[in-house]
Amino acid sequence: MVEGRDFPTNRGGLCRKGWTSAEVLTAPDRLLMPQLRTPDGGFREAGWDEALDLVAAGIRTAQQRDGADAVAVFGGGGLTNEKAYALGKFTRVVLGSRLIDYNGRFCMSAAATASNRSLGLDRGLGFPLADLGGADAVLLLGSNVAATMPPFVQHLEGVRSRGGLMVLDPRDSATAKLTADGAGLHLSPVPGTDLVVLLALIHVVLAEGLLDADYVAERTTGLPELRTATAAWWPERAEAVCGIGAERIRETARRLAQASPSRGGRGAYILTGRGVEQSTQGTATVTAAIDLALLLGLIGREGSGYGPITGQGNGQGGREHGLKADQLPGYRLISDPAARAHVASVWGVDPDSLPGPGVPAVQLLDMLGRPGGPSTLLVAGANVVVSAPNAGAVRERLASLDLLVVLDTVPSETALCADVILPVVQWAEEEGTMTNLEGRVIRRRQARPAPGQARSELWILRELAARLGDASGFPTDPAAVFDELARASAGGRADYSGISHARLDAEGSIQWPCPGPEHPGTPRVFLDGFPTPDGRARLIPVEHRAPDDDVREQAPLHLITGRLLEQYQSGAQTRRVPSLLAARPGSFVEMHPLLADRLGVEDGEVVLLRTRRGETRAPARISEDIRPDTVFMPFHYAGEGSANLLTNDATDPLSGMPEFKMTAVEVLPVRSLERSPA
Ligand SMILES: Nc1nc2c(c(=O)[nH]1)N[C@H]1C(S)=C(S)[C@@H](COP(=O)(O)OP(=O)(O)OC[C@H]3O[C@@H](n4cnc5c(=O)[nH]c(N)nc54)[C@H](O)[C@@H]3O)O[C@H]1N2
Ligand SMILES: Nc1nc2c(c(=O)[nH]1)N[C@H]1C(S)=C(S)[C@@H](COP(=O)(O)OP(=O)(O)OC[C@H]3O[C@@H](n4cnc5c(=O)[nH]c(N)nc54)[C@H](O)[C@@H]3O)O[C@H]1N2
Ligand SMILES: [Mo]
Repeated sequence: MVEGRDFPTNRGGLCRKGWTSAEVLTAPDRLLMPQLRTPDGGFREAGWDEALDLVAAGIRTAQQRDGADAVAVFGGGGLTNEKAYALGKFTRVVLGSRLIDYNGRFCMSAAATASNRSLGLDRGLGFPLADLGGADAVLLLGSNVAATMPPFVQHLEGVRSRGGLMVLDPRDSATAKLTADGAGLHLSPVPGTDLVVLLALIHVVLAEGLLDADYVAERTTGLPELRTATAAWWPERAEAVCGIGAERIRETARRLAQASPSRGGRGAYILTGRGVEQSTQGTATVTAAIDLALLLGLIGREGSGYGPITGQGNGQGGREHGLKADQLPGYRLISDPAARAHVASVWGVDPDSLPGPGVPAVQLLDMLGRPGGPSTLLVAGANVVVSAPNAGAVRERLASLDLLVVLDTVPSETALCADVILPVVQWAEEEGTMTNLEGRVIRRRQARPAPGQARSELWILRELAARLGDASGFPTDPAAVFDELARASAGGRADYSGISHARLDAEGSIQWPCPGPEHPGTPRVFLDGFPTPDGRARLIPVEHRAPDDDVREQAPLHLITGRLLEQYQSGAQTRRVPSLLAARPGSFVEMHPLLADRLGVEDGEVVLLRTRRGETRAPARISEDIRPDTVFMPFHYAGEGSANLLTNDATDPLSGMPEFKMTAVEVLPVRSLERSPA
């Protein structure tokens, strides 16, 4: 059995026990050969030449008929920097398509958008994790690190012992429980109202004069507008919306302020997780969290800060190097003429030949197979039929494609929808780099040979490029790909130009920006100013709207979704590890005993969940660790009980983030349905 404490989660980063368990690499159905769809709906094994010829022919046919955007690409935040870079370049240069995006859109996009807008830069955490240990207060907003990043918890020991840990979560999560042993605070909001909590915290800071006035005057702009926008969010009014007592809101604001260096405190951090970010108001919510941190003088000061807690092993590097619809390597904007000129020169192409920005992941998936939309899709590193919102509709879109090609290590649920499955190598089988949540570039090393005929994406992309015209821009040596990536990033926001595999091997990890071979890297950003035109951070006023799909008579409960310690993401990998599957064999719906009583449901009894997007069944798990007006489902499972059959695919207008964390749902005992006449 897996020991909870030893189950690491950030595969690219902090803790490797368990996740590097050989069982993930040696799944009994690990893909060893390319697979082609047969007329009877099954698959047959094929050689690489046959499979790649078929893919290249499909791409050519689609593009000759409908133009470059007939082919789309969907990447993943688990790919190394080198693979992500090559996939972005392949899409823009070989396919000439604007349609690329990745599962990181579901993950960090709201925090990235807000950080760029308010601070001029998104580097995940702008400071080393180890800095957290010294703080007097840490406010964790919708993050369950005790389950999703166990090694992180050690950095909270100091603040816990000083009674300064505060957690905002509608569940009494493993992380919320960490507040119980000291004087910490667990705030349990009505799902979808986090922004109201933050607006009220800002209101209290301003109303009680708790702000760091010198810092705000010297380092920010926008205070008058923020004051106006939050004037009406006094704590009693917020309480009526978010359900958190007005006095607890005041207490939270005061504790943060006391911890601020301007009041002689040791420092404070405000950290966001997916619980507050995966919302149609995700960018606004993170913006308010940054506003609060700026008012208290916490950003760009050693010992304090704001940051989102990163998800996938290389979610950070994926967006820095070109998997995002609107970005070129080096965190450059694809719509910026200077950025296009620079990257085109590294790629040896005419800047005008590069496509413009594509569309975010949810919109991309929705376009598939529709008139005017792409008819061919390449997926590398995502299992969208389990992990995307409104997944039933996604499955239909995939089925409507002329050609679906999935690159994976195992026959994931998405791979099983494909026409062609290409087997790839993964972490312990390849060389490369990942960028962790602190912007730290880390070497990944090959420890095992590739199984069967599995190949790296670098090789697959070169072979496809050769069949589609010219393979010269696609080296397969990861160190060479990194060197090109470094040149492409030079002068960009995420400047890696001083980093190389050789240097990482000699010196260990390096935090970007690192603009030259002598440059030591940058552990802490913003110390000397913000990379905005005036060098100041922006206080930005934001407004609360309700979630897109709010509770109503026919759907009176809040459905929230999230993670379990023992399963990872869509479960494609961890459901194949017997010990992990045994620990968490299937989906369930967590509900409070009061709600279970009202519904007449017993522990373990199967219930039907119904939303505007779909319905599914799962056993009830009765627990006092959740609000009585809310139910929780993990999203790691496919088929019956799959949470994303229920979730809403409405997105945040600024970031494209879907609303995974709040769907209005009706819950019915299946027994009662079976009794009622048909
Ligand atoms: N074991 C494990 N570890 C993982 C992963 C995994 O799948 N399994 N995935 C990795 C990845 S890619 C990511 S992105 C991170 C995610 O890490 P987290 O952000 O910690 O993960 P989640 O469980 O999605 O959400 C965190 C918390 O948000 C709460 N929440 C739900 N709705 C709301 C709401 O409306 N408001 C507030 N305030 N909270 C809400 C949930 O109850 C949950 O406890 O984890 C990484 N680590
Ligand atoms: N309801 C709900 N849905 C969510 C979330 C939520 O909180 N609630 N969270 C969202 C978040 S934050 C995330 S990050 C997504 C993640 O969701 P997914 O995109 O489904 O993530 P994984 O399950 O990690 O899928 C990665 C796939 O890539 C394969 N793979 C592994 N290594 C490699 C490689 O090197 N190359 C290739 N080509 N394939 C590889 C794996 O076998 C797996 O099939 O889910 C999102 N969906
Ligand atoms: Mo994520």
